[in-house]
Amino acid sequence: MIRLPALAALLAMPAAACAQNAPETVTSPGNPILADGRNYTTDPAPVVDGDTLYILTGRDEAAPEVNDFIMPEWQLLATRDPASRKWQRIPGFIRPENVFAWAEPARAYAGQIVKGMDGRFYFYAPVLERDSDAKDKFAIGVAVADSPRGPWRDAHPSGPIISQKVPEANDIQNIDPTVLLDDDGRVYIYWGTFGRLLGMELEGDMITPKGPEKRIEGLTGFFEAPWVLKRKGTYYMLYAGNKAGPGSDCTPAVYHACQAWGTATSPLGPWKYRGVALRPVSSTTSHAGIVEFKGQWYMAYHTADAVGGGHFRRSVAIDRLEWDDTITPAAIRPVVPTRAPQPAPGPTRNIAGSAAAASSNVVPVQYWIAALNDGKVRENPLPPEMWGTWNGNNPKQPWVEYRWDKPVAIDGSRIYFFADQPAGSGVGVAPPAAWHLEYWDGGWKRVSDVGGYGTVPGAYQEVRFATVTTRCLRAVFNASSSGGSVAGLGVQEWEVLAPTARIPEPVRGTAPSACEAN
Ligand code: FUB
Repeated sequence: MIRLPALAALLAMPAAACAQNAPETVTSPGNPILADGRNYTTDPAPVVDGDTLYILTGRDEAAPEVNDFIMPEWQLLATRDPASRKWQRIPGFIRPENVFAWAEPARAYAGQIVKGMDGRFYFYAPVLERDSDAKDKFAIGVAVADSPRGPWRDAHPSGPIISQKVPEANDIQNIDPTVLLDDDGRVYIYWGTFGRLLGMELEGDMITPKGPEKRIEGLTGFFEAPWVLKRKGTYYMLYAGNKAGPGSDCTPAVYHACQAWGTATSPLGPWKYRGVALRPVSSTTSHAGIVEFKGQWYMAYHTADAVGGGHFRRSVAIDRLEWDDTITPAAIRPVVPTRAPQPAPGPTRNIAGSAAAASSNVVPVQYWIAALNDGKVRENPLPPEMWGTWNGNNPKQPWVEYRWDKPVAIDGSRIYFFADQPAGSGVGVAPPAAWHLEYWDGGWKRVSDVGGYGTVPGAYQEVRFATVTTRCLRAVFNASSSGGSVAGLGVQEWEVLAPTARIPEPVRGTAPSACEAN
């Protein structure tokens, strides 16, 4: 990211900005908008005010190996032209405890700013209710301001408008609000997570619940992050969906999500699932908002693609969104995610990235076979960052296989096992009792002159062998077992080494066929 202080005057300063929260103006080289890892931005919610597009975002502050949402405040991004890639970042413009006297600090999760009929802006904010005795203290507050930049004040100082106690008792986590101001002035709020979506009418003041709370059904695979809008008389709901499995149009791994969408002809439904608007991103969570700005539609979403990024260190991206108006209701065309130009890869001996991965097991939906050759290992991985077998009925001798589209010369391999149980365990995920490599040569043959076959988890285990030329290589594992009970296996990364380093070949769109098939 190039910083251009001289451009700071391009966009007006927020009224409440203080020295440590001074806005900065940046020219982004492309997605994610802020990519240098100094400030993570998350849960984008775009909103337009006059000639400016704002994106309300959270701020991830988790340390690299912390798997938790450490989110103390909301930030704003602002631009007058997304194509210019010039953005102003307004840090720390709201903290839960600074606006809502009844809120705890931290957990500034996904909110939305919506312009009301009165021209003022309403900020729907999920925050923790400090003095609540509810099982889950997340609640939704409303703040109001004359501009997205604030200053914001609590519009409902007596407390949240939605919690597990008000306006009705519910037992969901009350987060991820999205609000629709309909053409007739009626107002609807939707919220929820973990597969449960509620909707309710608000009074025309944008604040007071009118009720009743209604369970929203029909949005296949709904997980969280609803985003409502109306276009040409049709109501659209975009959401993070996690209907997972090998045949799913959404995601192969349940910990990841696509952005799915559905439609309705009236605000509270019935809703109908329509398709996928964005394939899973690099972060396990997917959160997006859609907006029309100066005649062009955009989707803002987050990824783990910034420097040092991760599932809890997310960053906002923005891409164009197109509608297919040749059908009724008009369809959201799947968004094509773009990225800032990346440095060309250097030479490497690892050629796993140009292979397609397969495995003997039907991969349980918590794992992701694509993790095998994604080039990433983590100290504290989540399940989709590995291939694995644990399914309660674990296979004794599973294998994973790489298939190249043409024969490759190889003489080594490095594998990185995951385990949450010690060697010799028959439960959980344990290092294999033993393993070996086989290559295809008209039949499966073991590599020879082997040094290695270590099984220590959490570190690369390197194997060297006599050079073979093959199109398919297998790692065959003997799972750990004890007293007749077989443990699961997990592999974060599996590299295959050519004798000399070279620039990796681009990954092909089509998967090479199995060697046995030829
Ligand atoms: O950022 C915290 C939570 O992660 C949001 O509320 C969800 O939508 C997911 O993005």
